[in-house]
Amino acid sequence: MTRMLIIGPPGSGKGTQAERISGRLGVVAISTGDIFRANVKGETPLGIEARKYMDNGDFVPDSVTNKMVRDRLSEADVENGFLLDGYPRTTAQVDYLDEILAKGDEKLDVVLQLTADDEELVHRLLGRAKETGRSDDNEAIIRHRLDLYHEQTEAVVAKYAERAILTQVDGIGLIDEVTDRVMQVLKAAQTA
Ligand code: B4P
Repeated sequence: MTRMLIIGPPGSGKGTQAERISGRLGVVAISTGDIFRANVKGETPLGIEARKYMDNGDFVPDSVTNKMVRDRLSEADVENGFLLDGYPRTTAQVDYLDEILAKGDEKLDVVLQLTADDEELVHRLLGRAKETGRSDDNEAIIRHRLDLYHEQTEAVVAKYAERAILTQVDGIGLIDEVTDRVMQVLKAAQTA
């Protein structure tokens, strides 16, 4: 049973690594960004609401995001654990996740933080923009998303560091190299 989070600035490889970790550990990966994008594509009421914020690189309001995560975590496929990618991003989301887990008498096993410097991240995301044309991958919006990470999500990282469940991994290098580092720290965390 593994309940874990993957946190990192935009472009640090959260989604990329989450997919690989999920396959190796056999736990479901849940990306709030992917759920929002699927809703935007399907033009659902949630997607219409989320789009207003995502296109500008802003966070979707906690009230919307928290409810969506609560519903997702009530589904049967999370019984064997989960890997949450991109949530929590604010300290209010940390508190909300704590409440959800406490109700089920559950707790997080590990929080993985991917690190990379801002210029590398801008470079990667501009590369992705050429390939996928994601509406929030232009330089001004990328820099705004990075600012939000520093202003709001670093406080989330600090909370988990205080609880001694945070483990940091250098996100610079080939994708396979980063995966190897992640798997090593997870193995070390399991045997600790
Ligand atoms: P996300 O989908 O989480 O977008 P992201 O931060 O850009 O990360 P992503 O996972 O896509 O990118 P990755 O680092 O894997 O969020 C999008 C938006 O949704 C947010 O801005 C917000 O509006 C909203 N949202 C989501 N969650 C929310 C929440 N909890 N609260 C409020 N709002 C929320 O990869 C990026 C690129 O780097 C890829 O092209 C990849 O190929 C490349 N890459 C990865 N690893 C690499 C490596 N080692 N070397 C070179 N390139 C690499």
